[in-house]
Amino acid sequence: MTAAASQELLFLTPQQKQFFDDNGYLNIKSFYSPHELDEMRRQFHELVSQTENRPKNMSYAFMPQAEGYPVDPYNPLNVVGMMDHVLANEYWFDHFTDPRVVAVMVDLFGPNIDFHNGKIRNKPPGFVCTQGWHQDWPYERHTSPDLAAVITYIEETGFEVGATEVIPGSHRKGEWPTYNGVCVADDLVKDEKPVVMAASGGDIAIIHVMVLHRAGHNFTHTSRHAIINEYKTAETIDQWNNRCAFAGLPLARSRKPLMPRVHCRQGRRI
Ligand SMILES: O=C(O)CCC(=O)C(=O)O
Repeated sequence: MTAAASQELLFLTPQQKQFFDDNGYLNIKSFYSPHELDEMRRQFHELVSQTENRPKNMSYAFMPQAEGYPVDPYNPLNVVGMMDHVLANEYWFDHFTDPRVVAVMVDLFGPNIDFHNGKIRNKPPGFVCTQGWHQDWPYERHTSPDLAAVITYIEETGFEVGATEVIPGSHRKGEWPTYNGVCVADDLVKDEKPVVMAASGGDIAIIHVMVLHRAGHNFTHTSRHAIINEYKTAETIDQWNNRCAFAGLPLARSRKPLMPRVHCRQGRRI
């Protein structure tokens, strides 16, 4: 990349952009400061423990308590998944519209970025991931595969503690054959070299819509939590009838993030 081109990046280094292009994923350590993480964990606890009187479009999925494992008081109802948590309040709206995240998407995908959808994927104690290797593409077809998920981790997340696994470079091989419309047989990836994306609280990972990945299991007594917001270019057009909250909300035009910070804490912007 030329010096002039690298200056055009809003957030990433040229090496980070190249890594994403080559591998289909990117980890960014300490994207959120300790102060921001404290507030995120407080907001997240509220999100999973106060499930009543939420907007009807927000949905929760609960996991029965796994045999031999306690329920973590931080996630007392064993919430395993949510759709459209972005409707909960201005904090979660601010989280997905954050200009820093939008700048990362501009760097990776181009000048015009829209929101796609927001969800939560938790791994309560004893969680076993039954969804195998998959690309997100069959779940979210567009006219071109210019989408990515941004996963925010809010605690240490390692091997057998809920870490996301990814197969580097698998996004460059097009659409993989599936056995049930979405999952790819282990046999087809047996010669690949998966990477466990161990993360700390405050880290993010960006996952290309075509890269093979899967969530990990959690064999500890502490719940793990991932917030997943997905973004797309304005140019790629939804083909799967996306009815999720704020789908298509314009977030960047001509490389300029559009949304201001909207969440205030103790009278000041975070
Ligand atoms: O929760 C994770 O670590 C990954 C989630 C995932 O694979 C997905 O939502 O497609």
